[in-house]
Amino acid sequence: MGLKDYHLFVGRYDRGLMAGDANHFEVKLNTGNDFYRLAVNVRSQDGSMLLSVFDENFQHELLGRLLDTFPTDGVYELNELAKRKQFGLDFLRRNMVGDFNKMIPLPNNAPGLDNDLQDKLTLALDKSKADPKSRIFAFGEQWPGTSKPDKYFNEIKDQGLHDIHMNQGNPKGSHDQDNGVYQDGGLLIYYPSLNRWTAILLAFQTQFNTLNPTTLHTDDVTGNRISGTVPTPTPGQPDVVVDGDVVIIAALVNPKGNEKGKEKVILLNTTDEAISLNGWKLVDRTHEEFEIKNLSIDAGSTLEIKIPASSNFNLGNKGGTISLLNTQGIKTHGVQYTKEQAKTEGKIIRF
Ligand SMILES: [Ca+2]
Ligand SMILES: [Ca+2]
Ligand SMILES: [Ca+2]
Repeated sequence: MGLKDYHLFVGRYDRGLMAGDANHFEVKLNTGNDFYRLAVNVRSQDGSMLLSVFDENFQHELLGRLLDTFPTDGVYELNELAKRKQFGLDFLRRNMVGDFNKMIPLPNNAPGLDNDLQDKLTLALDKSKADPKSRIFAFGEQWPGTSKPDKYFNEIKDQGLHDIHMNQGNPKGSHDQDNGVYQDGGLLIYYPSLNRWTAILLAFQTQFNTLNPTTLHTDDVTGNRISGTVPTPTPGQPDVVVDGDVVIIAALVNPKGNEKGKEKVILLNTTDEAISLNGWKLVDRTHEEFEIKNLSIDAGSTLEIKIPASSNFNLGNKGGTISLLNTQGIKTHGVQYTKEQAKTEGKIIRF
């Protein structure tokens, strides 16, 4: 199903406050010609902590395209799948988080400085306000507004954005109607003078498999969590390949001269057993695939995958993503690179 009305709001921080139920931090956003409220979850309804990333030097291939496409503050609807695939957030498919164990559980509020979501949001937003050129890119679901005054900021109308967190992987019966792809929520703050971004990415612990909370796989159409991906080794059978067993460590994105047949991706087998990669796939940002045939990767070794000239799989020089899928189509690792990283011809990008 997915979100009903996925939007990007771009504007500046005006003020913020903790909601009465302490489950949301409410942000008043100024888009230049209007004001909106951003309801940012800071605690789950069941009382559990959210998982969070606060990255003050976030680098991602999507960012340049956001600046090019949305040079002015305002409200932008991103409902069509094509638009979402172009500009929507997707923690998984855009490899935005890397290893999910980088997401830290934080309380909504706790005694002490800079140790909870209220502190961290306040610090990040106050910092953005102190820079007159900074811009906040907020992704989430626009709620149907009314002409009444807003519940928290009485001076503005009741209009704004919620679901400003990951919107996939919710288990059945608990917000699974919100699951979808390329429609995650989040806050990205741009500082033009530094050419630097801060990313604030939030997720619920219930969106992860409790048996294996550092990995997440969701269906490419529904965004529902794919069950049964927790590896249970069967005696006598080869070990199940799990996330991170084979990883993408480097790529030649921008070869010298004619690039056809010269791009390459370098994989590392982190285990002590050889792994057959027959039927595995590499997938690029535009979802073109390259199927690996008749290759295996030795224990503890690297393997260079040369992309043949005939393949539609392509490592764009303006930034991109590379994902590695196993024979079941499950992503075992993914990376992304920016235009800046790809600018020098012949230079290998390390991940
Ligand atoms: Ca605190
Ligand atoms: Ca290229
Ligand atoms: Ca080149």
